Amino acid sequence: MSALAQLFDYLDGLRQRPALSDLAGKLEQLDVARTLEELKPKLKFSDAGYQRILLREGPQYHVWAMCWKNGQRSPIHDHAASSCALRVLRGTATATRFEFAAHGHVKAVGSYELGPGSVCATQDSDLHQISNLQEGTADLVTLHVYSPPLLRMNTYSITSLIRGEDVWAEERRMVTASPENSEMMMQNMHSWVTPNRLFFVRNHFDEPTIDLASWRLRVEGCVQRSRQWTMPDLLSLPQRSVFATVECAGNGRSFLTAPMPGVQWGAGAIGHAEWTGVPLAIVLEQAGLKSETQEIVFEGADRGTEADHPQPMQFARSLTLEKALDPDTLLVHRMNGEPLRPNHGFPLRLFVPGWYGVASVKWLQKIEAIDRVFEGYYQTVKYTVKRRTGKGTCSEVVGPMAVKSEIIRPQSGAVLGLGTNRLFGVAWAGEEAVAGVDVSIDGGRTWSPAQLIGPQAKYSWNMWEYLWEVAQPGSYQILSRAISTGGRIQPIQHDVLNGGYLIHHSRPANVRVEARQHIQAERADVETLFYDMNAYAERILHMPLDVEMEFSTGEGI
Ligand SMILES: Nc1nc2c(c(=O)[nH]1)N[C@H]1C(S)=C(S)[C@@H](COP(=O)(O)O)O[C@H]1N2
Ligand SMILES: [Mo]
Repeated sequence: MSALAQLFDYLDGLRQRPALSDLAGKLEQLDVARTLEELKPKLKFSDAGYQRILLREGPQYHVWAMCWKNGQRSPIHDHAASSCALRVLRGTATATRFEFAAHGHVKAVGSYELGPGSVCATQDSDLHQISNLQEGTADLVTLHVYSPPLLRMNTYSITSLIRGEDVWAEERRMVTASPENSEMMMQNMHSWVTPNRLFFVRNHFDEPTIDLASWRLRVEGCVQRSRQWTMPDLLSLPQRSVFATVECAGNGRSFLTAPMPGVQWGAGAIGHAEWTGVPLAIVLEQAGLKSETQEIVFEGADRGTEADHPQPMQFARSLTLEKALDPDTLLVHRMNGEPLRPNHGFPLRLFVPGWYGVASVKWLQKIEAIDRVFEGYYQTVKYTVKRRTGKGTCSEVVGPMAVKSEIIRPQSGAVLGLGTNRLFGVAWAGEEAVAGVDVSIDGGRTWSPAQLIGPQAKYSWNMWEYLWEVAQPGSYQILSRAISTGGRIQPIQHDVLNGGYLIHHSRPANVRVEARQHIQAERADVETLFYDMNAYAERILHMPLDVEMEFSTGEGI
């Protein structure tokens, strides 16, 4: 009989989450030597990091074996909403416990050794780290039971306040460290809403440090009533939430065949979040725009120089009156329900749905109504594209996002099997909705419609899938193309007039199909269904917005 049979029987019989002491008790009863002997063929070690091997799962539990080479550690983590009991099968583990210090930093509060055979149990929000810190080169093998199944865990860092939401998620990829420009690794996309921890960061200058108590938002220029707003002032106004996808205008730059200067983004300078704040129109209404107002300028608290602009300048951008007064253009203080993180513009940013990220000025400190067209650096020197005119080209400021799609899985280089392979991706079209996505598996010769899946909302990306029946082994070039409700079609080639911006042509995933049966749908996609951020997002999506806006006539707009 299997050494683990009794444990598995007990777990299969569970109808609800057991007491932590029961889980620990069951592990205590295991015969360690026999269990280890039985698991031997399944254990694997890697230099890349500790290995997790799922041994068995049921509605109420997961059982994992974990293999740790000498010196390997887990992240500092908790188990979100699961209990965990652990038994050391081979070697000695070091468990380190952490606590939250002031302001949410984590600090170690103690560590202890778990010798061969010892059992340890932790619950939900207990912060800890497991490490193999043994002498010499000794391996460590541990057995873990989670109930309910561990679909999510939070990870923490001792060096930053960044908090993880997702066990599959890795860190953002740093493209440049200072100032920070970091992107999501798209293969880690498992949810409609992008967890804040994975959400790309695009900074032109060093992040400003802002003291909320002394922070003010100045509203001035061509207005009847200049005013300084505190955060409590702004929070007393009607609030509104908008789900929206935002992409950096330079996203995908590293894929250009003719290299362009600027941050060398992969595919991940994009994310989708719920943005909450005060409609800008309400603040402008209170200020009373004078009739000569042409544009509204937004200034961030960050400041610095560019190679071709040695004079220090603030980051600033303008909006046309039409977009500024759109009820969906918000002064945002929350992202996915959480106060803005410092790198996303704490305490307040502008958010312009449907437009490239550059419009959404972070660390907002000043709003100025002006009676002319703004000619700031980030809309004359940078963030412009060329457009054909009757007699040549003219320059155009980057505004609404183009129509685009991405293949998330499989990634280029994947090796697949015969049978039904699931292609999964996203598509977006800025201020328009996505009407459809087509897929080609022959490098763009023929196209078939993909299925739009998941929630749909005005400015949000759409997830899509395509079940690809493959009968022939070989090499395939997969392409996707999105079509907007306004009839715009994602192009196959980059438009050179766009320079290093608006890189929205279809990017192929090159895959190889081997002469073996495909195994099963990727597990991670199945788990998408369980990811609670989605449930949260869906709930909010169907809630009525809490704001009715009326504008006075006469004085001001
Ligand atoms: N003050 C300020 N706002 C800014 C920027 C900046 O460097 N400074 N970068 C812009 C650009 S180019 C983008 S793509 C978005 C990125 O927002 P995120 O870092 O929150 O993802 O912020 C925009 N707002
Ligand atoms: Mo950007």
